Parts: sequence; structure tokens; C-alpha cells
Amino acid sequence: MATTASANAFPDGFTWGTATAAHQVEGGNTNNDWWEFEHMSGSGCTDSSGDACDSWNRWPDDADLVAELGLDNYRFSVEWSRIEPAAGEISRAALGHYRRQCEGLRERGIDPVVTFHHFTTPRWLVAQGGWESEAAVAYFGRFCRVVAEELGDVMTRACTVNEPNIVATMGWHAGLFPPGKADKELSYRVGANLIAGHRAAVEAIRGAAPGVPVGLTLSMTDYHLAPGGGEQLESIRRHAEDVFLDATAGDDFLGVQVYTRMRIGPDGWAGHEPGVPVLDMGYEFYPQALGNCLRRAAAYTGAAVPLLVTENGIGTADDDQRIAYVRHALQGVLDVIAEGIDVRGYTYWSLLDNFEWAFGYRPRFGLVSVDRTTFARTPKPSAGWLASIVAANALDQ
Ligand code: GCO
Repeated sequence: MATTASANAFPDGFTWGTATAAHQVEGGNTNNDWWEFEHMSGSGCTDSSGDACDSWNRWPDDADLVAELGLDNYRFSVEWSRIEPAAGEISRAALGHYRRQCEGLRERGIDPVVTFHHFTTPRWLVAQGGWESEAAVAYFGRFCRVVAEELGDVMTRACTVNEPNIVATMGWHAGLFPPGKADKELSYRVGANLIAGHRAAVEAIRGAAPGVPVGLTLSMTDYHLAPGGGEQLESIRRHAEDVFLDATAGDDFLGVQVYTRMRIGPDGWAGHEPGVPVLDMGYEFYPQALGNCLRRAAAYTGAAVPLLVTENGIGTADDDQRIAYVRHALQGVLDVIAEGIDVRGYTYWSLLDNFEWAFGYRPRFGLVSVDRTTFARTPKPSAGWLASIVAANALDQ
């Protein structure tokens, strides 16, 4: 890693990006499990994703926004159900759309970072058992090969599966994501299939797009011990993170995605610490979590792969609070780098206020607001603030 010129400067070559996901911004993604779940009574979803941010049509506007922020990369996902609307039936039109998106980003001097699976699974695969079935692994590997063959020469980085731990836990244990089940043992089996899917994706992408760095993007939480929570914390962390960290051996990078802390007591989550602000989604305002999780990822993996922050952000209507959160989180990144941990870049989640899954459109993670009727994009003050940090490649205090 290059050394930094001063205590608040990031290393030369440190990358700066922002991110979205197809189902959260494109609109009209009706052929996947999320669309079905959002319209299922009793699912708990507050909104339909509907038109989302109309980014299927307005992606050039999004690319312009990323360029205006001076960011060097943009992470977005491709929608499996658009590219393969039925088993084995490939839409050349959808592949062409994503290729044009990558080319458009590169024309603006922005590196396309492509996520191959970001929470959504095609309905035809769900009808065959989805990720509860090991058959999903081969289907996903085949899909990844098709996409990598099309985008291999225009994408800069490949993220295989976004937060497989969240997909398994929220869908099959908490029941807040599709298919809305509450079966812990089944969630572990789904997690194992998603891990196999990641391995199949790495092999397929490396075969079709040799030289493109490929890795997993994993949700990590800064777990803190509350009195009597020792055994619980180890068990939760083993199933929620460690088994997935184990699956990254041999990858080109590990994408670390961090939002908050959780206090764990003898009965699991031990609630919020009195006096700590609580955000829209019930998260503690805890930006220190990013540095702590980067330290744990490096320690657990033995720093075997370089780390990238592929998601960090805050769902808040208070843009000043967003700036305070990101400034503190970035200070944690600087501290970790100063300790010798290889962190290659930071990605703010998200470019746009978008469809926040079961929470709908209420949580505002975006640097840019989106009018829900006209889809007009309006950068927030935090966008200009982050742009100034990126331009200086240094923190502002
Ligand atoms: C996730 C997903 C994103 C979320 C973001 C805010 O980490 O859950 O990658 O799709 O929108 O994290 O919750």
C-alpha cells in the first residue's frame, strides 16, 4: 500500500465510488421474487418497488451525477430476471442494455463495478426451489458466464453475490425478505448454497473475463458484547459472517459493507445503548462500526485479500447527520490504513434515495434525492461535501 502524505490523506490510488442495485433503482422488475413478495399480503413490505427511480431509462442521468461527483467508479447490479426471463432463455436486448451502461460509464471516465446478484432471484428459479436447492448453484454459474462473456471487456470489477448472509438470514430466518420463512436451519442451508453460488460465479467469471478482479460483497456488523452474551455473540457471528468470510479464500478482493453496531446479550440482540441516536431502520448511529469491521475482516482472513468498502452509508432525512456519519466512518478507514490494513477504496451507499427493500422508500440513503413522480434527481449538500473529500483525496478535518 502506498503511504499517505498526511494523517488525513488517503493513499494514492485509493478509489472512490457510489452504488445502487437494479431492483432498487431500475423500476419495472416484475419477473423476480421481490416483486412477488412486495405484492403478497402479510409480507410486511411497506411499498411496491414499482417504477423505483426509473433508472432503467435514466441511467445516463445517473452516470452524469456520478461523474459530477468526481467519483472514479460506480457499482450497480444486473438483473438476472431481465437477462434470463425463463430458464435458458437469454435476452440479448437486456445484455445489450447493460453493456451500453458500462460503455456509457467508461465514456465518462467511470469504472463500472458490476454486481451479479443483488438480492433478487428470477421467478422461474424460485419455482424450482430457488436457493433452497443446490440446483441454483449451476444455474447461477451459467448466468454469470453469460454476463461475463458480454461485459468482460467493459467492466472493471465483478462482485458475485451481494450480502449472501443477509439474503439467507432475512429471507429464511427473520422472514422479512422473500420467501418470508422463519427456519434457522434452512437459512443455514440456503447460506451454504449461496456460498457455493459465489464459488461457481468466481470460476465462471474468471473463465469468461480473465483479469477482471472478482470477489464477494459481505454485510458485516460491529457486534459488541453485552453482559452474558459471549456464547450468543460467537454463534451469531459464526453463522452470520465467519462461514462467508471462509468462502473468500482465493478471491481478488473482499467487499465489506457496514452500517452499524449490534449489542449481543444472552438472548441475542440486547437493544440500543441509551443515549445513542437510533435511525430510520432501527440502526444505532454508530459510524465507528466501519473501522471495527475492517479490522475484524483483516484479522479473520489473515489479510489474505485486499479489502474494499463496497457499501457504507446512512438512511436519514437529516443530510447534516449523513455528513457527520460519513466523516466519522472515513476517519475509521484512515485509522485502519494507518494500522497497515490494506483497504483499497470506499463506496458510499447510495447514489440515489431508492427502494429500501421491505422498508420501501422511507429510508433516505441517497446523496441525491429522487422525486417520486417526476423522477427528477436533486443532489443533496452531502453530495457536494463528499465530492470535495474525493477531490482532495483527504478528510476535511
Ligand atoms: C444491503 C443492500 C442494500 C441496502 C443498503 C441499505 O446492504 O442491505 O446491499 O441494497 O439498500 O445496505 O440497507
